Amino acid sequence: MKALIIVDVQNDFIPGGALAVAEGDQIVPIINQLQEKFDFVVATQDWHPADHGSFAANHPGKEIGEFIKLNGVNQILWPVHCVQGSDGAEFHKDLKRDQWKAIFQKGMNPQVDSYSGFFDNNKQGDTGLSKFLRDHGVDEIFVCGLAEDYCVKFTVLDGLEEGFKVHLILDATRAVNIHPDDFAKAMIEMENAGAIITHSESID
Ligand code: VGL
Ligand code: ZN
Repeated sequence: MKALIIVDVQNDFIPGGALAVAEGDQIVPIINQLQEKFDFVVATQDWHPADHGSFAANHPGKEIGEFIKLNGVNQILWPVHCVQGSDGAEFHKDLKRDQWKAIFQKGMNPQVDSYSGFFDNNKQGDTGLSKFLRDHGVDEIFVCGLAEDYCVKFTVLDGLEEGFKVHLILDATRAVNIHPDDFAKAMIEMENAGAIITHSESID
C-alpha cells in the first residue's frame, strides 16, 4: 500500500517564519490536493525544546549557518525554530489534517538534531514511523514538505534504507538553501540512493 508522508509543513518554515523556506507556502494547496489521492497519510512535526543544541542562540559567539560539534557530531546551527508549543511549531493553518493517521514528532532530544521522520541524526532515536507504516501494510511512500535539502532529504534516504519504495514529489517540496547548491546536491543524493522523482500530476 502507498502512503503520503508530509514533512514539517510548519509556520517557522513558511515565509515570515523563523527558518523560512522560500515559496514554502506555495506547496500547501498542492499537498492538500495530493492528500485526496491517498488512503494513508501521516505527517511529521519538528518539535524542539528551547534549549536545543541545534540553535545558534544556545552557543554564545556562534552564528547561524556555522558548523559545530554536538556530542562529537557535525551540526549546522539554525535560528531558534519549532519550539514546542509555539505558534511557529504549528502546522500551516491552511494544511488539511482530517485524514492524518498519525503525527510523528522529532527533535525533542536537545543533544541531537533529527531531520528524518524516521530516526535522529545519530540513528539512535526512533520515532516509530517505520514500524507504523509496516504494521499498516505500507511498502511504498511518497514524500513531500519542507525542507527538500534537510528533513525531506533525510526522510527519503532513511525510507530507502528501511526498504520502502520511495518517491519524492518534486513540486510539493522546496529547499531552504542555507548553502547555495543544497537543493541540487540533495536531488542527486536522493536519486543516487534510489529515490524516484515524481510530480503531483503524475500520481493517481
Ligand atoms: C528542518 C532544519 C532544522 C527541516 C528542521 O524541517 O528541514 N531543517 N530543522
Ligand atoms: Zn529543527
